[in-house]
Amino acid sequence: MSHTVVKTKPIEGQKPGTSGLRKRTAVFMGPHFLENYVQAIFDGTGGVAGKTLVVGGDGRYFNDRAIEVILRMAAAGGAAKCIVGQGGILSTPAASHLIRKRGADGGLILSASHNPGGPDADFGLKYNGGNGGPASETVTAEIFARTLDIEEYHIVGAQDIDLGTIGTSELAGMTVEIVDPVADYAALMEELFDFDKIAALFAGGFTMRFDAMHAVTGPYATEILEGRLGAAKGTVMNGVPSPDFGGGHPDPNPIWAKELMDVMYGADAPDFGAASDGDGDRNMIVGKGAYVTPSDSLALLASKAHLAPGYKAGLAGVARSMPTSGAVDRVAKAKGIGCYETPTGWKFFGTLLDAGKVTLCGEESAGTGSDHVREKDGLWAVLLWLNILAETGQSVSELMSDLWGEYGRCFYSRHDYEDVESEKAHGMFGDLRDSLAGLAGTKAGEMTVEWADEFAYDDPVDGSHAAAQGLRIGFEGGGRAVFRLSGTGTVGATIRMYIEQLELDASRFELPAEEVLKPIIEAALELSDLKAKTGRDAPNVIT
Ligand code: VG1
Ligand code: CO
Repeated sequence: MSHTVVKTKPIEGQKPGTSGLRKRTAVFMGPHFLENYVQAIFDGTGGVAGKTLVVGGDGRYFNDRAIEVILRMAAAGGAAKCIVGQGGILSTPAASHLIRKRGADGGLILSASHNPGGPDADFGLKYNGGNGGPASETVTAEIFARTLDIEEYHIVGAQDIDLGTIGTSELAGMTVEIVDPVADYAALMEELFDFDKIAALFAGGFTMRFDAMHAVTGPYATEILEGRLGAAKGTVMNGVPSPDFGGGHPDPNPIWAKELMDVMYGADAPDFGAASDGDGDRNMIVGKGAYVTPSDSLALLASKAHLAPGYKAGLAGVARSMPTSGAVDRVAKAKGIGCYETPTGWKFFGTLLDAGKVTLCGEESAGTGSDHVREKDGLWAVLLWLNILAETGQSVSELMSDLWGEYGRCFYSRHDYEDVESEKAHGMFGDLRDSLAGLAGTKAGEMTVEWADEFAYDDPVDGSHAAAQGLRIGFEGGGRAVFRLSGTGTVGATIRMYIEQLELDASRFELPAEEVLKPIIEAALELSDLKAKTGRDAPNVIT
């Protein structure tokens, strides 16, 4: 078989963001783009000679073609073995588990997560290390550096590997093992959760809907919920992965998972609803007419995780990303366990999980996970909820009322301004950053600023420093607004504004969040002058 060395040169725009590199599909399919980035990953991680890699993706358009290229390049680089999900399918958490279980050196996951897929939408590729987690800041920087000085890539000429058939074959001296993408993951879930108890819940008439949003969790949810736990057929909706996710955004929030929300807020709503994203690492939880914010879900899981067999010894500690609400902090404090505040992105949880400092972690963007893998895990969160519902016999809204009664309610919302002109977004951001030092004491509408800063993080395990991780404004009365620029968008810039207010007065727990948060939203808009500086009247997405 021929081994070709292709002369190439750096391609602009190959800087990985919050979670790998995401671009328009057409860009990824352009001449040498994918090849250059794959070679940069290989070179940036010390080459692949003799290594074992896990490869799989969320099934979006170009997934299978890209995998064939990656396999030919891994073979050219002298990799010993690639373990590939059948049909090219692996959810992000299942890939993380497979890397760990098989002792692989790392993995390549093809996904742009919750971004839409298809020829006119987005594609992505991320590298995970031997611990199963997203590449650290250091590794990411190394990969990016290689994209800037690349001169050649290596690829073998070969027939396509049949990704559809389970079994082992050879590609230019490299072993290719095609595995069932669900089996190992489902077995891990059976270890962590009381499947008998959850099955008894379903047998007793408990009903649920899981919206796989035409994305990767379809086969996982169908096998686990309907297959192993005996939930009624039809519990999983939109369960067949499609290359363009049925034309939708596979983003589990009340806006994009509207079909599920309508079911959960309609007559005859089932007891429990959940959804996951493109690559299966996010989750949305909703009870009968009761949406649970991701920050609240993290707090609830932290307070009750010990009810599931995998967590019966209790939690070592918890971690949340900075923009996530402080609800989980209050649970951790009451339990007397450690609580860490990290920058946005799962890579920052890795060192804490590896060091055994935390068991559970989560983000406001619908990501929750634990030390069972090194990624957030959508279906895992759903199963932990089910285990808790089965053990307590309470409904979702009863559980949430109890949680608020005990710890207070953190009202929370995120406003996304997508596709803002990059220059304007950075301009607004820079101006706000410059003004932070003088903000304390400033009045904006009903609110008075108490403190303001730019979040930076020193990793307590490896000592690494992450600067410029978001602008924070704290108000008198404990409210908070945070501004960040997204690292996962593919067009223009996305400004995220996160608003939070802790409420301890139980008579206000049932108020609409918009009403409670209005003064902070108005103050944050005034202080940032966002509307005038970006020319945008309103956010595109409010979650
Ligand atoms: C977003 C979320 C962040 C999450 C990241 C990857 O990043 O805010 O919390 O970790 O997506 O999630 P950003 O930089 O756009 O705010 V996923 O499900 O895309 O792997
Ligand atoms: Co995702």
